[in-house]
Amino acid sequence: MSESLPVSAKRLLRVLAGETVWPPPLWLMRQAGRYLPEYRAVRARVKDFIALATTPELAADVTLQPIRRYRLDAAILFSDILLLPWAMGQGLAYRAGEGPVLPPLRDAAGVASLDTKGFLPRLEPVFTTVRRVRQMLVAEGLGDTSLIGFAGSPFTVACYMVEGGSSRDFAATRLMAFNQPALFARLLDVVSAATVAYLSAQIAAGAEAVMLFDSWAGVLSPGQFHEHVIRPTRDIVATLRQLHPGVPVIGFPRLAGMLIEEYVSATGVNAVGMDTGMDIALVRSLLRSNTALQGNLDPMALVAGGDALRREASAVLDALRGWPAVFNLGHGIVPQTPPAHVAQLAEQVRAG
Ligand code: 1CP
Repeated sequence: MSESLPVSAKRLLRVLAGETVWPPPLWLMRQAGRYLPEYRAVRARVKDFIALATTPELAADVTLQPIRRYRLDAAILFSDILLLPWAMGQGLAYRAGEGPVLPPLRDAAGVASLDTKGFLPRLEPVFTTVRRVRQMLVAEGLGDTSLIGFAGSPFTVACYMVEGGSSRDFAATRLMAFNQPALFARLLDVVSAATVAYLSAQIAAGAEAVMLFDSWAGVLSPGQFHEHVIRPTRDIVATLRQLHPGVPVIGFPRLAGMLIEEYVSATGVNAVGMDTGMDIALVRSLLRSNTALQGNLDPMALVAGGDALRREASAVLDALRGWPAVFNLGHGIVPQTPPAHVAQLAEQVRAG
């Protein structure tokens, strides 16, 4: 549990260990990406996103770009949740303007064809990136910055695998969970086991905390949420805690609504990410422990800037005050975000 985590001087790690730190540590989901001109410059040197994520020199550089600009409290490994299905042999391409595309996986043969033995060596460039980022943080005088590793949660990764890409409602995935429950459970088990190995290797390489992105958790009914979100997350957290006792896990069950309370108490995550719609005061009143909270500024307030950004950020700060909290967005930065607005936000959060 969070009480037993070792004390660290790094602000993010102190909060994830249950300490209230003010002003709160700051990082932003998708903080490396297309809104930064220096990212677009690196991206233009490679043929596609997979090449970028699997070239450690470039991935490490891109990971550090927002830290150099804004002195954020955490760097997040530059990679993607879909590199896991890619490494397991399901094809993957990122098409401009269309997002990720995979061959849809809908039957037993598809699940059986996933490479559950040889996928980890294919992810070796990711682990090299982790080692490199840790070294570069120290070399560049950014040693107070924590490095977060991540994976998608099994449910959200399965959503993309079954659907064959993004979707408004992930209807085919939810239907498969009802019509072929044994097969869907098998798919989640396969992805869960791979996720534990993947995160464990990131930690071994130097990730100081890990985050499980469950971006589509909110499409499920409470019963299905328990089965497909909570159960695998609880198992992953328990196994990681055995393997790496001091390393905190951040869960992000996006759009989970009031199920966030059960998510926190049943999975044992050290911190929970809140999407923009979450009422922080209400979440605080629902929790039965002082689990760290992370979130939840509207990414569009960051696009708007000016007074709207100031007001929204100030409301989030006020709501987080007096609790172990990490300032973040409620979802990822969007490409049209002016970099100057991120600087404005960083200044405001640093002033508390
Ligand atoms: O260069 C490009 O245009 C590719 C765009 C891109 C980037 C920059 C993709 C494709 N992935 C990423 C990086 C990424 N993805 C990171 C590291 C960067 C950082 O945070 O600084 C992380 C943590 C992710 C996580 C991720 N990928 C999630 C979970 C968080 C979320 O946004 O909900 C999801 C759902 C994905 C899938 C994915 N990969 C890429 C895109 C455009 C998407 C989303 C597709 C969709 O909207 O359904």
